[in-house]
Formats: sequence, structure tokens, C-alpha cells
Amino acid sequence: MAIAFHCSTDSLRTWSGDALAVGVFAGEAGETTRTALAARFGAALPARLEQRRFRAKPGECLVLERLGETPATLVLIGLGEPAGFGYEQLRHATAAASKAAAASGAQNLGLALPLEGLDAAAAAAAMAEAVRLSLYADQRFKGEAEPTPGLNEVVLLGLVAGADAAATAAIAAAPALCSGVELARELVAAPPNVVTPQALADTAATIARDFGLELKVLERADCEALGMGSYLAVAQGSDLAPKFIHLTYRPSGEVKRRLALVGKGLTFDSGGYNLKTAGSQIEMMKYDMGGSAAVLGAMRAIAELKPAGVEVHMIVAACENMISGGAIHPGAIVTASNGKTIEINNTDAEGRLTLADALVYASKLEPDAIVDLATLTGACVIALGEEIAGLWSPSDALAAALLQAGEQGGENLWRMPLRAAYREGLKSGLADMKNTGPRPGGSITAALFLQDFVAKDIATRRRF
Ligand code: TOD
Ligand code: ZN
Ligand code: ZN
Repeated sequence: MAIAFHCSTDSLRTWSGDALAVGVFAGEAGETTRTALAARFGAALPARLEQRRFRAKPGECLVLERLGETPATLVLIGLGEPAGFGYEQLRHATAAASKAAAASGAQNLGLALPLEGLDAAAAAAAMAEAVRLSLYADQRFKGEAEPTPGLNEVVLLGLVAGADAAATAAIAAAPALCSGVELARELVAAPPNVVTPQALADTAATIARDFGLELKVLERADCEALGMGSYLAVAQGSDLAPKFIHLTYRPSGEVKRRLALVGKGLTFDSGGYNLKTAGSQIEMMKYDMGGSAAVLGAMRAIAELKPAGVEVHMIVAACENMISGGAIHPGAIVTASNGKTIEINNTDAEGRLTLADALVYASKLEPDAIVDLATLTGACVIALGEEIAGLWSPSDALAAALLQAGEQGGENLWRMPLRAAYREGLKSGLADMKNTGPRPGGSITAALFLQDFVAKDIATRRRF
């Protein structure tokens, strides 16, 4: 059931409901909050926190139930030092509070978290999204649904709805954004025998039907006619047909900017004849369509929110990377749809082969910007760890815009270099290029490879 969100000028001193969650900074910085808590819940409260050894460290969560009054449940969330507090910490604190409140049986929750120095709309969005996403439970593959606690109403304390139209709008947009995020997560979590290239095409068809978007799905023969030899080389080892998916959102008024979202859609990556090994990687390779899940989720949100002025194209060259008598040989040379020849020195560097033809196709649409999302290299994970995505762009302005969106939207991005000298690593004696460079700098050569399939003027073109 939908969760209702409200803003309220109430504070932790005045709000009444089932559960109240209060963020507390560590040490000195938390003193005013502790004083306010004592004023509201009695002078014994600080001693009780001391007894439970609540130190307000980040991630610390203390639930005090049956306070004998309303709110019946007080959830204290440790926030650590104020210096480290931003949108990401706000999301984590909100998620912890929501789960604790729902588990306590509360129907409504008052959230008192520090919002000083944060943009009201971005903070409201962060909280509304964190509540919904933290309470989501994936029951699709359970034989019997397990009961999952939820909340009916969440009140964001200290935000003035009427006075801040942007915060109100952000809260209104949260359900559509969360539906997109949940769709992406469901696609990523679903197993590879369920999320096939056809299933990705079906998902795009559902979005198109539900929200009135345009959909074109190119079959193998259509891709052959367009000369997509790079993408089709990856798909040829699978018994499942490739699906090249092009979903388009057109705004009702004037089009001011055009954006292309490209996502890697490998519904399973065995590595091909450069086979992945057990224990380290192969069991996880249903996740190799994460980029396509992200862009499908984004389109689901865009389709519902209907932003003005921007036309958005989503392109996913979906297929599986499998082994069979018909699979591509290591060492094969193929030709992409821009005429470039590629020596496939590693069949496991297949994502870039599919993206090459997807980027050529996207370039032909003449967008103002292309944003490509992909689970492309382990080297990027080695460089940045599990929680930060690498970002490569020749455009400082686009990179800055994406970094800022990531900061507010809860996606950590880090800009990486497109070091031209590393192109050396992709030289082939026979073909125009190889698909795989040396292991050092492996994520950078992957980005340099992709750059060769993007029309040269896109990064420097108009505005975005
Ligand atoms: C690589 C170019 C691509 C491949 C990637 C993939 C690796 C994996 C996990 C660290 C490796 O050492 O073989 C790396 C390093 C962690 N493999 C990759 O990065 C062959 O996983 O298959 N993309 O399609
Ligand atoms: Zn691979
Ligand atoms: Zn892959």
C-alpha cells in the first residue's frame, strides 16, 4: 500500500504519533538533541541512553518501546560527527528508522533528522525514497509470502510544505522514482532463467504500453542489416535470440534537449570460451544486465513523471554470452556497425562489444548527451570498491552534472581518466583494434574502447 508523506513544522518536542525517530550527533554536537529529548521524555532518558551505551555512532540504532505515552516507540539513530553528514547519511538514517519503526508495529512515523545545510527538496526526496526503498521486500520467488511490516504515514519534521514548493514536488515525485528503482532492483535480483533478453524486451513493452512510450525491438536479422557484427558476435553462442531494444519518451511540448541512455544488457555472462571460473565470478553473472535494469528503471520513472523539454531514448543491446559450437572464437575478427574491425582477443570482454553497436546506434539519433551504464570491468571494482561507480566523460560539464546528481540521488560516482596514451593497449596487428587491453588500467582501456563508437561531436555539442 502507498505510504503517505507529509511535511510538518512540528519538532521532536511536539509531534505525536506511533513512532518518533530522532537523529543524534555524537558527542558535543548531540547535546541540544539530548536536552530536547530529556525535555520531552523525562529527565531519566539520558541515563537510559547511557545505560544502553548509545554513543550516536553512525549506523547505531536504539529502539525504546513502551514509553508509556505517545509516541509509544522512540527510535534513536546515531549520526556520528556532523562534518560527515550529508544526503547519503540522511538516507541511511531514514532507512534504519523506517525499518525499526515498522518492526515495532507502528503505522505512522515522525522523522526528526538534521536538515541544516541541505537543500530542502533534495533532503525531502532522500527521506521519502529511503522510507519506501527500505521497506520493500522481494517476495517474487517465495513459495508463500512472508508477512512484511510497513508504514502508512511518514511525517518529515522541520520541513514546511507550503513554504517550500520544491520539497513538496520532490515528495510527490518520490513514488514514481521508487517504482523505477524497484523495477531495476527486481530485474537485477531475478535469476538468469527468468530475466532473458526477451524478458528485458517484454519489460520495455510493458512500460511503453502503460505510459504511452514508443518501442522498437530489432531482431537478429534487423541487426544484421544494420551491420552490428560486434553485438551479434556475442549473441551467437546462445540459444536465446538477441533483442535490441529502443524505447523512446517524447515530451508533450517543445523538445529542448535530447538524451540517450544506453545500458549493458548481458542477461548472463559465462565469459564465452574465455570461460569464467567457479567460486569467483560465474555464479553472479545474472547481474551483468545491471546497466539495462538501471536504464529501464529510469525510463519507468521518466515515463510516469513526464519531464518537459527533454526527449529520452533508451537503448539496450540485450543478449547472453554463452558457449556452444556456434559461439565466437577467441581471436575472431568482427566488424561493428561503424565499419571498425575488432579482434576479439578475449570473449569475456563482451559487454563493450554489445555496447559498441548500441553506441553507434545512439549516436545516429544525434542526442545532446549519451549516458552509458554498464557492469563492464572487475578492474573498476578493484579501483573503487563496491560502493562507487567509475565515471568517464570527455565533457567536464556533463561529468559535473552527473556527479552532482549522484551526490543528491544516493549514487556515488568518481570521475576516472580517459588517458589517451592507454589506447596503445588496444592496438591489434590485424584489425583496427582489439577488444581487451592489459590488466593494469583495465577499466580505462574499456572506456577508451567505447569512445571509438561514439560520434566525435556529441561530447562537445549543444547543451544538456
Ligand atoms: C575483462 C576485460 C572483463 C571482465 C569482466 C567481464 C576481473 C573480474 C572480477 C576483478 C579479470 O581479472 O578477469 C577481471 C577482475 C574482478 N575480469 C573482468 O573484468 C575480461 O568481469 O566479464 N565483463 O564482461
Ligand atoms: Zn564478460
Ligand atoms: Zn560482462
